[in-house]
Amino acid sequence: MRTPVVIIGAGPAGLLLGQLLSRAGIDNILLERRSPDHVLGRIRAGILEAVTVEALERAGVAARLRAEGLPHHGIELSYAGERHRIDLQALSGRHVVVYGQTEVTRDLMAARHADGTPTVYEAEGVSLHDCDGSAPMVRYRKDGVTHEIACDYIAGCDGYHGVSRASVPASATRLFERVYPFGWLGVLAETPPVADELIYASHARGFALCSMRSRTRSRYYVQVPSSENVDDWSDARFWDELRSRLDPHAAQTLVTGPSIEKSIAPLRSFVCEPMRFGRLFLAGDAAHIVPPTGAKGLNLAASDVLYLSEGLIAQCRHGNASLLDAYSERCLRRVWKAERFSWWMTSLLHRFPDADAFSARIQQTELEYLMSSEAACRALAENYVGLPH
Ligand code: RFL
Ligand code: PHB
Repeated sequence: MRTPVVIIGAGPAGLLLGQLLSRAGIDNILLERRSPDHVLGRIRAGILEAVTVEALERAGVAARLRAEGLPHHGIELSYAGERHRIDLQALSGRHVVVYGQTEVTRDLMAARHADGTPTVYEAEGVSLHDCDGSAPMVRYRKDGVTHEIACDYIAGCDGYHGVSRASVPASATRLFERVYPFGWLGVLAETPPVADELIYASHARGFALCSMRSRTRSRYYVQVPSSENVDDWSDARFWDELRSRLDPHAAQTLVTGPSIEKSIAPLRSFVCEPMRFGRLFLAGDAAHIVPPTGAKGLNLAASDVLYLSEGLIAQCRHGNASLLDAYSERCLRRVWKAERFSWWMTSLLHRFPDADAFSARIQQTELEYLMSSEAACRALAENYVGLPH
């Protein structure tokens, strides 16, 4: 078998890249370790930046997003029992859209299936060969049979734990990492959201976030220590803890119900430089991780593959390597800005177990400054809605 581009991983990065390439007439084969149902069962991000919406439009998969996505023009910060609205639209001229990663993935999978673009789900033992040579090859097993695909380029879109980054020799990359001493316990529930906009709450008991997937489906998170076990969290315990971290009005109006999904996600900042090794290009979580406080993970994955599609199209259609050569540098400029913002939001809103009295006062002062300064709110808004490409 031979194809110009092999894509590893059917998350948003891999599926969106496949769609952008297919629409430009570039054949690609996508290999995914899991089943489609497993991929769609993972509850993750929920906020799309305007540039992500534009990328999905360019890929021809934005019809349902346009009909069902909820435009949000502001967010609220909750601190010391009070809520402070940040008017994203007024401060930045742009807004974000609430539309779950699961739905983005579903739309992309449906488009790929309708086009008949080759996709191998439950591909086992994927391995990458000769990435830094002139004839890369990907090997995998399906139903006990080994297959090989010769290609020109490999897109490593297989997430943080994938095989792509692991295939690059350690001496060829530089890794930057920060692991936070806490995670997010998340609950999805078929209940109306507590407010019209997202509430990011800083509280003495820890951070909490009130988000949503629709007008009838809520997504809530509370900060928990890294050592916490999800089995120790009954629904009742979760709702009590969330309520205790909200302002009095939100606490009173919170509608609770049985959880549909409950899980703990660790928080990490991570960047792999460069994002290219020969003919292998890393994109999305395979190359970088942000803590979810800035709602940037999915959006960064989309902006990476936008750059990668431009590079691959220029190379495969016009023999022009300049955009592909600039891929890593273009991505990393945007990635580091999102890393900074996500780290800053995380530092601002969470309780750090080892924080001394000085750090606690600085954090408190930073929040008070934000609540009283339009300039500070504008800086937050500009980053939250997404920096331009
Ligand atoms: P994904 O979505 O992880 O997709 C990677 C895909 O590659 C497959 N794969 C392999 N396939 C073949 N062979 C192998 N050896 C493979 N190894 C892995 C996987 O099965 C998977 O289908 O990465 P992608 O496409 O880069 O997309 C990135 C986003 O998913 C990610 O940035 C965000 O979801 C991050 N994230 C969140 N971001 C937010 O903005 N808000 C959130 O609330 C939020 N919650 C989360 C998250 C990430 C989580 N992870 C990674 C554990 C919650 C969790 C639990
Ligand atoms: C979510 O809805 O899952 C969500 C929203 C905003 C974030 C993180 C997660 O910052």
